[in-house]
Amino acid sequence: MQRFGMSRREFMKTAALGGAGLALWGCKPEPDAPTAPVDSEAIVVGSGFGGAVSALRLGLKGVQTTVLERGRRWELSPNYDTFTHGINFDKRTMWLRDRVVLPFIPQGINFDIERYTGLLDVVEFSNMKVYSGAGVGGGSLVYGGMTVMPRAQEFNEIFGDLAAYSEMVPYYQRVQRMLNAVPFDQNPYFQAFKDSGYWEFTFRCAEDVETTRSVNPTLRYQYIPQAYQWDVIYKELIGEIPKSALIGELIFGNNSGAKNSLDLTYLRQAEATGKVVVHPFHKVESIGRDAEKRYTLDVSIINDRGEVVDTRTLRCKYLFLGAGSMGTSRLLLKAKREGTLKDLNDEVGKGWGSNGNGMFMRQSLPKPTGEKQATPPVIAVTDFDNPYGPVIAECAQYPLGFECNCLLYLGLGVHTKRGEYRYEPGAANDGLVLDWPDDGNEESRQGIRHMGRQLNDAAGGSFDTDKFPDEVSKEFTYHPLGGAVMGKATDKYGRVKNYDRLYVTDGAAIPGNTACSNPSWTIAAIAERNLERILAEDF
Ligand code: FAE
Repeated sequence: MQRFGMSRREFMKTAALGGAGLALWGCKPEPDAPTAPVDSEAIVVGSGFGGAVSALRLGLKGVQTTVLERGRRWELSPNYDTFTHGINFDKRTMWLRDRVVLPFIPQGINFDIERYTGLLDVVEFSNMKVYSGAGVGGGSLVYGGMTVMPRAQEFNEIFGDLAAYSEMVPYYQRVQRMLNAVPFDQNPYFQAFKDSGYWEFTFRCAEDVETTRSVNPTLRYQYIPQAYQWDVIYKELIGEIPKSALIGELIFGNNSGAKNSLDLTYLRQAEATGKVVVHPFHKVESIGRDAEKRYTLDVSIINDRGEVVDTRTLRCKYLFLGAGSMGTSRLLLKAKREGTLKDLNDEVGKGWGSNGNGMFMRQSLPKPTGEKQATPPVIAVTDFDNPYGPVIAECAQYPLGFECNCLLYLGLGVHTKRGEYRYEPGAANDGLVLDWPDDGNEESRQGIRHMGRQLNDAAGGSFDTDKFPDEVSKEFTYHPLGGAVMGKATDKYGRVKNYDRLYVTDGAAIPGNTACSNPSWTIAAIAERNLERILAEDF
């Protein structure tokens, strides 16, 4: 599948032939990337889903916009080696860490790395590890591409009168078109992929659901839209290009250009408007407002080891916060605490949720699951009538390269408990603290465990309690949400209360849960809907 009439790699080739490629690949653009201008009409902080949607819509409206991103820009190399290969970890793997920190520890892998501005960030709070992406494209650089739309029932329960499901559908569709997210079974190479053996674990996952339906007919599986270019993966399959998506290059970056990450979709289109400039290695430390009611941002300009090489104070009329649940909440809490935006209300920091993440592994399965288990995840098991609440679980990759007779699942569910961020100057994690009850995920974990048990009982296998001692994980999330929730810290459209022209556009605005779905599609769709309103009424 191609975007904008040209595949990602073809675009790179064309640019190179035209000379522009020298600036696009194989080079060392940062930290020599230009410093952001002091004055901008609009500034967007962060270039993940909320930030990228904001940047494009502002650019198309003709608003001069500066995007500030703490991470680096990752350009595809013609040698297919931009990112680390599979699980041969190196400095590119993690954001400013000496060691790789994963949700669980596979054996025999070197975890020591050089400290560098790598891709995957993990913040270790007292009882919760929170993962996110860093770099131009934010979480899309590390995400699995799973583009899941919630059902109306769960969406309406979580969002209430903040946004009507029927109103949201066109925005979901718009995002799907932008990311070219097509379900696995609707891609033209489906049969070839099926025959290749690369997706054996996926079909085993489906087969086990069918078997389990004899005891629980409400269990189903569905192929979900995937933000990948299937034609590029097909080229990997037939040997036209080196393998990348097929061999597990996903969380730590995709070298073949198959993943439709935001740097190649929303942000590329935003930059093409000529109105938007993205500045990597610009970390926003604090925000405030000057006497002319322009927003001010204290920014550290860092090098590729994360060391501060310069500092600047930037100004703008309109400020869009898209630094993710943690980044945006931290900036707001710090501004409230230090009095630089003292009228922020007491809802700032509240409404945090893990999206009900609970990972489990089924092991000792009677049938093979395939040596490869490395392709992008494409299937979700659903149980919306689960007695503990609605649950979905996605068959994730487990790219170790040997037959393990095992399947790894990431479960998601609805939970009603919420946590709260606080800002404590001098504390670890840049002063950000998360208060989260130990049993915060319990509702969704019960539902996920119930689903796993039914699969084991009916189709064989058992929970791998070496990896997850309590059968289903509770101590990490890939899906942090909340901290500046719509309708509480902001109005229904992300306008921060008591501050004109200040907006929250990312996962911080979401009320702690995206209703039994991975969050990226909902974050982007809400951002599309909110930006439309803001651009029509505030500009
Ligand atoms: P996000 O995408 O995190 O972007 C925030 C950006 O702000 C980042 O680029 C940061 O580097 C940058 N930033 C932060 N602080 C600052 C600062 N002070 N100054 C400048 N820049 C800053 O935010 N979701 C799915 O829907 N499907 C999946 O398959 C999926 N897989 C995932 C796999 C992994 C391993 C992880 C970690 C997450 C996954 N997610 C998935 C979740 C998804 O990536 C996440 O919900 C969104 O990326 C959140 O979007 P935001 O716009 O909130």
